[in-house]
Amino acid sequence: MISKILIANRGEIALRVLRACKELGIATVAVHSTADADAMHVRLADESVCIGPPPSRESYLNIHQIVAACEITGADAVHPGYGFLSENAKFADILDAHGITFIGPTADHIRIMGDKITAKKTAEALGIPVVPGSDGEVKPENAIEVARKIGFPVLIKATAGGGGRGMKVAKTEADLEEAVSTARAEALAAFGNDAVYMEKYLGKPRHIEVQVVGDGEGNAIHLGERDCSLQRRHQKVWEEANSPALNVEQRMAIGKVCADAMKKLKYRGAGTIEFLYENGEFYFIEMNTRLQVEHPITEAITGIDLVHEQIRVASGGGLSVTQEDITFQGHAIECRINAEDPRTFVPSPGTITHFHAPGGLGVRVDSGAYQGYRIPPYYDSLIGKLIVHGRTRVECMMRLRRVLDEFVIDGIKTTLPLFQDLISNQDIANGDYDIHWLENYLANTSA
Ligand code: MV4
Repeated sequence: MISKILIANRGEIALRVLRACKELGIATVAVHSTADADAMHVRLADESVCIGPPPSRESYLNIHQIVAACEITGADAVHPGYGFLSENAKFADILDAHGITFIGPTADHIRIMGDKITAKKTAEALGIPVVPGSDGEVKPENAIEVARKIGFPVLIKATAGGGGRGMKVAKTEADLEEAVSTARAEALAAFGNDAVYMEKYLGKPRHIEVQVVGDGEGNAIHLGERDCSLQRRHQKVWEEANSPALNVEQRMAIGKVCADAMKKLKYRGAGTIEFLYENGEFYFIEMNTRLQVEHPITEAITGIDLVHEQIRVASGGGLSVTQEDITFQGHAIECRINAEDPRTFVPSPGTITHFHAPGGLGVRVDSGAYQGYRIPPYYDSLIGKLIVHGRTRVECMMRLRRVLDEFVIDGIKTTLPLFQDLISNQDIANGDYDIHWLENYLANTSA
């Protein structure tokens, strides 16, 4: 059993995890940098430990400090949230060596999915459809042969990459040599590993991801999909569940493929299987072995608390639900509220002079922000998430329009005005968008 959880994170996700712990009667420890002493997660936790100066490397990423904070407070488990140490296999190993439960998958599963070639081979072996491409690593001397077999255009990806870093497109054979050499150089500089692989380049896909949870003993469920196509520079902006592009048969079919794969893998914890979706086909690209930012839209339509499930399976308590128990109710949209200029996305840290969160049926605001809170300049600019649920997509959108009018955050720039624009757009109303839509929209509209 887990009796005290240390939350190795900050901001809205630290608060989110804290809420689940409180509901389960589990004591909480917050950790924080000196820049976050007055943060909401620190105020609401049962105990808190300052683990270092503002830079993440010296605080939220400092494994020694976090293990020491567990020892000092007697925490028997760590929830890593997302980002920071959430997909760090070494951290999972070190906690294990200290007899502290890592609330997440095994270190081996984190490692497998962290290496994108191994992840893809594993997914394929588990029966998940993958993007056509090279059989593992591609060396420069084999690139032409492999690319001809796949057919142009092709995409060169770093095996140590993910999230779009170290990718290069080769439209034709003439582009190939340079694409491979720059991809390898960038991969080496960014990750210390120059291994690359090659895929057929999909031109106008949607980004659709399937939420899974496993108990580590061969039971696993899926909780449907999220459509995360609306993004800018690989930062998601707006996510929805269900995807406007799928029907119920497609949802249950891809969901079953993912759940069956996680059963075979004996996966433990929450995970997300990411696909590109084009012309009615799904193509695996990556798996994330953590709770994701956009998990609340899945919670909205399923009624299942994913952090409760993570804590249950980490302590050997099993899943609280079977696949048959899960139904999908209505539609949910998440808007990411960043402390950024809504057009240039330049960060806008500073003091929030007025803060009023909206309420009413079908509205959830996950945020650690409050009136008078000073947003430190050292971290990610996500300051909150607005999640709106309705019985239908139309109802959800109408509610979102109402809710955006109510939300007040003064003193800093936020991305709220962008959502005011998007809610009135015809393509968005129709659910008609792909992964390039938002960047094209931003390039073609001035205000
Ligand atoms: C692709 C692709 C097109 N074809 N793979 C970008 C992040 C990484 N997770 C995978 N990515 C892509 N892989 C093939 N074979 C286009 C992207 C991509 C993308 C994917 C999801 C969400 C946004 C994106 C933005 C640009 C490119």
